[in-house]
Amino acid sequence: MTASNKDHPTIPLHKYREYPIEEMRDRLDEFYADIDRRRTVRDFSDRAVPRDIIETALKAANTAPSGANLQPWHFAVVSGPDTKRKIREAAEVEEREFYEHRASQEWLAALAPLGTDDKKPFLETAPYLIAVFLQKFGELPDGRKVKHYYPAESTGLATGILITALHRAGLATLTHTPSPMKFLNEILGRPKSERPFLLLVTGYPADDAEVPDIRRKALDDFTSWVDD
Ligand code: IYR
Repeated sequence: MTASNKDHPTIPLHKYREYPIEEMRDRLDEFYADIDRRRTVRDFSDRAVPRDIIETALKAANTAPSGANLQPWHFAVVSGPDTKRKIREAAEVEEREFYEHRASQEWLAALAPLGTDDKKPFLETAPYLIAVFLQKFGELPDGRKVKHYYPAESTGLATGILITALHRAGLATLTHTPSPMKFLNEILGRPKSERPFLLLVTGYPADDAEVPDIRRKALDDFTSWVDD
């Protein structure tokens, strides 16, 4: 036992687990095979998903590392049909503007393989819309503001874990980013200090769901290794 001479409270790393290398490999192979089956889905079923499943996935997301451990995120979980309809209507207004005027030809060309357009029926079909907000500042109980560090990176990490957790549970997601997304603050009653980060559409895929025929990069195409 090492005596702790640190000037901040610490506890032993009792939750860490080491695995023999073979088991390490097996666990990773299994994880990779599973996560490699994840696809962004745009055809959702309206089948219900129990709320506790979403709660546990959110608790997993909340384990993400964050700047100074300030956990600069908020997840607004929408299941009510009226609110989903409001979000769909507001999103489609922005999307029409995007596809008809705002998007450059280059951007539209990049999106062509995905076959997206301004119609977003999944915003009403899917059982849950999880609106992810990034908090530039936190608020103390007395109303004073606390600056957050790396809020975008931290919220991105938490969202990645959320997507992974939902996929592991057998649910499909769509990372949807109507732009601008400020309407989410109004509809969901979130403060101005929170920036909408993305809308995670969550549920079962439709029975006849199809996805774009697109590929992932090969390891050599997205890594470089420096061994000396
Ligand atoms: N927000 C639009 C456009 C769009 C943009 C990107 I970058 C995508 O990866 C996919 C879509 C839409 O949702 O259609």
